Amino acid sequence: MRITAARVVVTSPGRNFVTLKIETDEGVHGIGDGTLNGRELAVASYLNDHVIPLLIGRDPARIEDTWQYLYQGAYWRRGPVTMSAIAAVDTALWDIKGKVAGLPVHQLLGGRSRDGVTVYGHAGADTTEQLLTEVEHYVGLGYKAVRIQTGIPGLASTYGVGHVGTTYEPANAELDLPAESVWSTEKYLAQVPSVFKAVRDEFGPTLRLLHDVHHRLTPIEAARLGKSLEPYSPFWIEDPVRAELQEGFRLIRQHTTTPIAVGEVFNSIWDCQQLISEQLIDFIRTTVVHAGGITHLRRIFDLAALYHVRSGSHGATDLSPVCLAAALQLDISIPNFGLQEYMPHSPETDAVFPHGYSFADGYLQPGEQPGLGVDLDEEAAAAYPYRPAYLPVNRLEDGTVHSW
Ligand code: GCO
Ligand code: MG
Repeated sequence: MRITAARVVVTSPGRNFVTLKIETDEGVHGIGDGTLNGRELAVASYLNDHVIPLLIGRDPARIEDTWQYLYQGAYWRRGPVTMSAIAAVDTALWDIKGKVAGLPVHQLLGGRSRDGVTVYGHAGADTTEQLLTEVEHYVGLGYKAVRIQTGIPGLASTYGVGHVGTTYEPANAELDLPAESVWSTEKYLAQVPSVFKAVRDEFGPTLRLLHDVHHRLTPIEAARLGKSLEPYSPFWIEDPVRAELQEGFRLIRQHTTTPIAVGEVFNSIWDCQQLISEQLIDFIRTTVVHAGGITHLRRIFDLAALYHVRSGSHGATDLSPVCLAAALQLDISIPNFGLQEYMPHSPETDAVFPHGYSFADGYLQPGEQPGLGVDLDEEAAAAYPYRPAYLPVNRLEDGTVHSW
C-alpha cells in the first residue's frame, strides 16, 4: 500500500480548522487535525511546503517510522507548528490503519480499559448566582465534572468565561487585531474561593469541580490559591502558572494538596518530563493535535503512568472533531485516564466533520467505526473559507502585558 496524495483543507465553520487528508492507492483515506489556534496557516504551510512532498509513495502502515522520519529527519525539533504538523500526519495514518484492519483505533491500542470516557463541561457566567444555574444545567445533562469560571468584580471581562447558555470562543474573527482584556491578580484571588464555596454548598461534596487559572499567577500566588481552595476539594486547578520555569511547581506542591493539571501548550514528552518525573503535577493535559499525534501522546501517557500522573486532555472547541475523536480512542484505552475536556462543537462544525462519537450521561463514547470514527465533508468545508482570527492579549491595570 502506498500514499498517492495528501492535501490540507483549511475551513472555518464558525472557527478555523486545519485538516490533513491522506489518500492511498487502495482507495482508503485518513484524516488528521493540524489546527493551531491563531497560527493556522503556519501549520498549513509546514505541511504543504515541507511535509506532503515527503509522504508521496510512502507505506502508510509505517506509522512509527514516518513519525521518526518527520521528527528526527527534519533536524529542527519540537514547537507547536512542527508538532501539530507531525500530529496531523500521524493521526491520519492511524485512521488508515484502523480502516484497513476494519477496527476502531482503540482496538489497535489494546482495546477498552473502561466503559466510557468521563468528560467535564464548561460552566461559565458573569456572576456566581448565574454560575449556579449553569452548573445545574450540566448536572442535569449527567456531567460528573464541571469546570467553573466567573467574571471578576471590578474587571470588564475575563478570557475563558462563557455566558449563560453559550460557551466561549477562544479566537475572535470579528476584530482585525487581538482583543485586549485587563487583569488584576488581587481581585481574582479575592473572588475565587467564594465561587467554589457557593458551588460546593449548592451541589454537595462529590461533584468534580475544576478551575482554569490560565497561567496568570506566580508560584507563590498559585500556592495561596491552592490552599484557599482546599476546603472545597477541587478536582484540579489548571495551568496555575506559566510552565516555562518548571521548578516553580515545586513551590506550589510544598504548600498545597490541591491537585494540579498542566500541559495544553506542551508539544513533546520533553516538555512534560520534569513535571511528571518529579511528581509536581497530577494531570497531564497534552492532547493529540499539539503533542505529535497518537503515537507521541501515548508515549507521554505511558511515562505519566509510572508517576501516578493521569491524563486530562485539552478539548476546547479549537481542537477539531478529528482531534477529539483521536483523543477518545486513547482515553478509552490507556490505563491512567483521568478526565477529558469536552466543549461541544457548533452544528456547522459537526456537519463538516461527521463523526461517530457521542455523549450520554456524562460520558463520551468513541463509537465502533473502523479508524478514528470521524470524516471530513470536503464539499461542506468549501463553503467556509479561512478567516484570520487572533487569540486575545491580557494587560494588568497599569497596562503591562500579562499572561492570559
Ligand atoms: C482550555 C483552554 C482553552 C485555550 C484555547 C487556546 O482549558 O480549554 O485554556 O480555552 O485557551 O484552547 O486555543
Ligand atoms: Mg486551559
